[in-house]
Formats: sequence, structure tokens, C-alpha cells
Amino acid sequence: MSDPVNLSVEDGIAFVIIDNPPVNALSARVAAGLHDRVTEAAADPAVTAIVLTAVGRTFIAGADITEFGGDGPAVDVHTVLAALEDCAKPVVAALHGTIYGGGLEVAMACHYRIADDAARLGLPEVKLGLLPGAGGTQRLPRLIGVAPALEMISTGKPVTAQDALNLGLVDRLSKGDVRTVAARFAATVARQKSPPPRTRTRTVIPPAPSFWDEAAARIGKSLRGLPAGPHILACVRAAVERPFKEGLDLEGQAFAACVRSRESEALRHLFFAERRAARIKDIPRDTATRPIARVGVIGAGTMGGGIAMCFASAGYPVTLVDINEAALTRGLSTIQGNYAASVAKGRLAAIDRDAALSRIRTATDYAAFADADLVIEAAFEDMDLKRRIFRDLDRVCRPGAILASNTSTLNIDQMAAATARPGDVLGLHFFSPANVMRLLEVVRGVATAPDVMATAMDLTRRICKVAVVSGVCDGFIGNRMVAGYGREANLLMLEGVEPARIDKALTEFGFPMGPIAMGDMVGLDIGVKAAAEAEKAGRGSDDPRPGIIAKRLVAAGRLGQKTGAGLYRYEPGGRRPLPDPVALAIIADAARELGIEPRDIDDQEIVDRCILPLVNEAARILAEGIAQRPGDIDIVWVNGYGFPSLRGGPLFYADSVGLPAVLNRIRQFRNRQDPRDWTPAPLLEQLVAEGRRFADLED
Ligand code: 3H9
Repeated sequence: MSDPVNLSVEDGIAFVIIDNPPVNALSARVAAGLHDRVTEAAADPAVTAIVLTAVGRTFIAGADITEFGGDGPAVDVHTVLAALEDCAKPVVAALHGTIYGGGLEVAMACHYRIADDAARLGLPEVKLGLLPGAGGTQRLPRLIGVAPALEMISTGKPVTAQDALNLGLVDRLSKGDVRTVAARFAATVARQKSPPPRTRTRTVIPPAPSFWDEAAARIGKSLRGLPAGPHILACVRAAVERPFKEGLDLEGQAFAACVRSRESEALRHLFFAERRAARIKDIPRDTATRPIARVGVIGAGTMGGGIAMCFASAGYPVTLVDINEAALTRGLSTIQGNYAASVAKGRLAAIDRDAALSRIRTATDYAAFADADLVIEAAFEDMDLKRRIFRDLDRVCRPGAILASNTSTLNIDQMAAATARPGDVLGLHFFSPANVMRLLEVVRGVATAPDVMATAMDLTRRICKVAVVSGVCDGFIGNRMVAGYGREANLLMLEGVEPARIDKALTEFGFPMGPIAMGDMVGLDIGVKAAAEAEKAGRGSDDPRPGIIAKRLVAAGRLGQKTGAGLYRYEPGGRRPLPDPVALAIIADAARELGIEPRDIDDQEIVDRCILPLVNEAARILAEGIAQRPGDIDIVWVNGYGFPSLRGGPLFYADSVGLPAVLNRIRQFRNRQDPRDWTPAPLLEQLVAEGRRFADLED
């Protein structure tokens, strides 16, 4: 194994060079190497100054997350940083790429920082449920002041090199090769022989007395449920009020507690799951992709418009086609409204909005797709219509163009069979609103060519979405699982649990919104229509119970938020769900007719009844090979359905509860409820019998 930190001396400047691909993570070996090379350089009489630099795409992008919580070699990172900070010779960090977490902490222990002007610097530990653990909470406030330091640490958002310069986080920007600029700078300061500035000796200006209460309220809200939140505040406050060493000790204890927390474990799981999800098991990572220069979208409605925005915002010219000019005008005006809202919120520059809008052209004829490399249809969920569309696309699109459907339930293989190029067909299931939601299910048909899949995964990254591969089945991964979630929420209502109690139990579990309020928001008519379509297509359910409430409410004109009433009522123009006796009476009538007796149900049962069907169905989805791995399913539910990230997704949650306990509970429900709904998935039974967890199925 080659050394991850090397030393070379040129003209009296020692270059300590980190070389630990892919992102130069600060592993135990890198930390030890850093310590040794810096100590050697400090002792070498031929060396007047040290430049700390890294090869490859970035300076250190953080501590090596794979080593957290393991039994890897322990390194006292503070000893390493002290070797840099206490060095009698000037130490200059030459920064490029993403200088994140432990990387920025290393840089802050150096005496000077020179950054490439495209660099980004940040302390994103909070996104992993952590706080900086290598002195970041103590050194950052000393360098840039308390308020901006707290902002960076509590949001995890990086700053640009220019912002870092303005904040005083770096001393100079480099337009050319940062290493050369840093070496010149190091030689100059070495000649000056002034004592190197040490971050830890700087004092922090205390903020106004009201600052801490306001910060506590803000962080309490933004980091709700995350143990790191209060620790971040306490440590930054210690930077102001206590000596450096005491602040470091406090940070060390807090970091150790956070690393062990279930919340951080869950977030770290999601970090790696997201990256694994991008890989398709039987398709090599270096598979050549097809060039995509122009994208076509069919349907200027909410979904098609959102999809067009995704590509236009990412720089792709888009051709948007709908049946007539009126539909296109309506669609374009929604797109303009969405962009305007982003500009108004300060999330998008007006110039970027104008550029994105200029990339969208419209047409009413598929002939406009002649030069498209990818066409995505977002028409109604009707198989006959979709097959007609695919037949027409096959005729007008150039050979090799990729044809995709945004269907959320229908069979991609049947659409592909309508073309003479089934290998070029796949599903790209965007979630609504497509311009906002990060998730994309990439649906692989039986005939989808490997390079088409590879192209789709690559493209997904380019449009800043997280992709998960799904096989073909009714509802793919996410919507197939949602059926059990919705079923139990409905049955609970029929058993006498008020809608607001169900929503409260699930928001306390961590969902941003409960299933009942969600149904009202989406529109109850959508599910009723989908059920009618399924019935028509011979895929209907023979169980009247789960759908009865929505059917009756829709028949009574209560479609949800859009009609001012659904399972809740809404004040005119309001979105806050208010309990409604009319809905409760409709539920009670339905329950009576079905012979369902009300009974006392506690909150734990509400949560288990809604969540465990997700786990059970996910086990079937895994066994059938519809999803590649458990983490993929977690990514779908966290990014597409609001499953709390602090619980790591349904399968990470099941593992953390313990699969034997999950199976027992499912068996209890099977004995009490309808056994058709609660038959344990064979894979779940197998894992329990073998004493294994879902995590053991990850690759
Ligand atoms: C920390 O620093 C704690 C300290 O305060 C205290 C210490 C005592 N470790 O994302 P990509 C892998 S906490 C290990 O696809 P990109 C990643 O899994 C850390 N591995 O590339 C992937 O592997 P593979 C604070 C890591 O160009 C490969 O690198 N830092 C780490 O889209 C490429 O990653 C962070 O939280 C890591 N730290 O984005 C930064 N980082 O190819 C986390 C990446 O096998 N990282 N890998 O799938 C990032 O935000 C992005 O990876 C980065 C590159 C922006 C750097």
C-alpha cells in the first residue's frame, strides 16, 4: 500500500502532499502520515516553510466516514493539528476542490490558507448528524466570528472561495496553480521571519447577550430531533467563553456522543446508500454512455412542466410538446411562475432564470423531436395512450434516441413492445413536483440496454437528482410500498382513530406530514381515479375497506385541500387541516356498514400498523429483485415520501428495531387483522431465522 502522505523539498519549501483517492479523506493513516511528514519537515534545517497540499480532485474532503464507529486505529487528531499549528516554520495550506469537515479543520490549524478560486469550504458534519470534531467549533469562530461560524456549522452549507476570503477564512485566492502560489507565498513569509499566526491564540469577540437565546431557538427548530444541535451551540459558545483547551475537550465529548447516536448512524447510512444506489450491479461503472444534448418532453402539465424545468435548469435545451397551443401556453406560464417564485425567494438569479427559460422551445407535433436524444412522456396514466405515444416516437425519433415514460405504475415492457427498439426504452419516474423533488426511479425493462441504463444514471447526476434503479412491477418501489401504508391509515380510521391522531403519531415519528393530511393535499380523487383505472385494467382489489372513505368523500365533493374539505376542512385559501365532524360521520357510517367496531388504539400501534407494511413489502421487493439492495429502498422513501432521514429509511429503521421484534409484531397483526395484509414476507422470516439483518444484504 503506497504512502498516503509524501514529502518533497524544493528550494527550501517542504511540500507535504496528501494522496488518498478519491477525495483525500482524513483516514487514520493519512492523519498519522501528516503528523510524521510535518514533524520531519519541521526538523529539516534545509526547510524554511511548509506547504500542505493534496493531489487529485480535491484537498481533504473530510474525515474518513467509513472509519466512524468501527474498531479502526484511533488517532489523536489534535496531536496532528498541534504539529501543524505549533510548527515554528510557516505552514501554508494550498486548498482546491471541496475543503470539507476535517479537511477545513486541518487547514484552520495551518498558519495561512491560500485557496483556488473555484474551491468550496465548509463544515458539513451536521448533515451526518455530527459536529466538527477536530477543533472546528473552536477555530472557526476565532477566525471568522461567532455568527458566521455558527451559521456554517449548524447548516453545513459550504461557502465559495470568494466568500471565504471576505469572511477571513482564507488569506488569499489563487487563479493559477494553487500549489505554486502557496509556495511563493510561503517563501515570502519565511523571509519575513515574523512569528506564524496561530488560530487558537486568537480571541473571539463576544456577541450581543440576546444572541445565544435567538440562536438556540433557531437551531432548535432547524435541527429538531438531532442530538448534535444543542452540542453545536454549547461548543461554539465555549469558543467565546472558555479557554481553547476546554473548548476542545467539550467538542471531543460531544463528537463522541454524536458519532454513537442512532441519528448519525442513520444519516451516515443514507450518505453511502445514496452513492451505492448510483451503481447497477450487473453493469460496469465504465460503460460508455450515449451523448444527450437535447431532451424532449411530452405533456406540458404539472409533471411534464416540472421535468422540462429539471433539464432546462441543468443547461439542456428542451422541446416541450403538447396537443395544442393553449395547453403549451398554460404549461409555460406555470413554468415561468415557478422560476419567478425561486427568484423571489433568492434561490435563483434572474439571469439563470432567463437562461433556463430560453432553453425551452414548444411544439404541437412530435416531428419536433427529430433532433432529441432523449424523450420523456408525461401523458395521462393510460396504457393505450402510452403505447400510441411510443409507437409514434419510434417513428419520429432518430435511431439510438432514448425513449422514456414517466409512468408511476404502468408496465414499461408493454410500452417498449409498441416500438421496434425496446432496448432504448425505460422508465424515468420523477416525483411531483418534479422540479423540486430529488428522487428519480429509473425503471429497467426486461429489454432495456445496459448503456441506456448507464446513460440514465449519469444524466440523473447531471440534473442533481438521486437515482434508484427499479424493476418493473405495479407501482415500482415507492408506490408499491405506499399501498400498505395508506391501507392501514384507512383501516385505523374505520377502527375509530381520528385522522388528526394518525397524522400526529406519524409526524411525531418524524414524517413532515401524516398520511391523512397528505391525502388531502394530493387530492382524494387521484387515488379514487387510480383505483378505478386499476379495476378497469383487471388489477383492482377485492377488499372494499381501504378505499371506501376516499370514495365516499369524493362522491360528497370533498376532494381535499383543493375543495376546502376532504378528511379535514380548510379555511378559505388556508392549508391548515382542521378536524371536521362531517368527515368523521362519513367514516363512522362506512365503518358501521362494514361491521367494524371502534376500539382503543395506542400511538405505538398507529405507527407500527403504518410503518411495518413498508418493511414487509420492501422485503418482497428485494426478494423479487425489483430493488437492488435495502439501502436503495431507504433512499426512495427518504427522498420521495418524507420518511424521516434521522431514522435512515424503512429498512434501516427495521434493523435498528431488530428484525425479530418486527416479525413478531407482524405476526401479532396477522392474528388480529386480515391475514392477507399481514403475511410475513419470506425474506423477513429467513433473515430472522438466520440471525441476519437487512444491512447484511448490502453490497
Ligand atoms: C468529519 O470530517 C469529522 C471531523 O470534523 C472530525 C474528525 C475527527 N469519507 O460523493 P462522491 C467517497 S465528517 C469516506 O460520489 P462527488 C464516497 O463514498 C466528514 N469516503 O463524489 C464515494 O465513494 P465511491 C465531513 C468518502 O465528487 C467517493 O468518495 N465531510 C468521503 O460527487 C466519491 O464521492 C463530508 O461530509 C468521506 N468523507 O462529491 C464530505 N467523502 O466512489 C462528504 C466521499 O466508492 N463528501 N467519500 O462511491 C461529500 O460531500 C462528497 O463526497 C464530495 C465529493 C463533495 C467530497
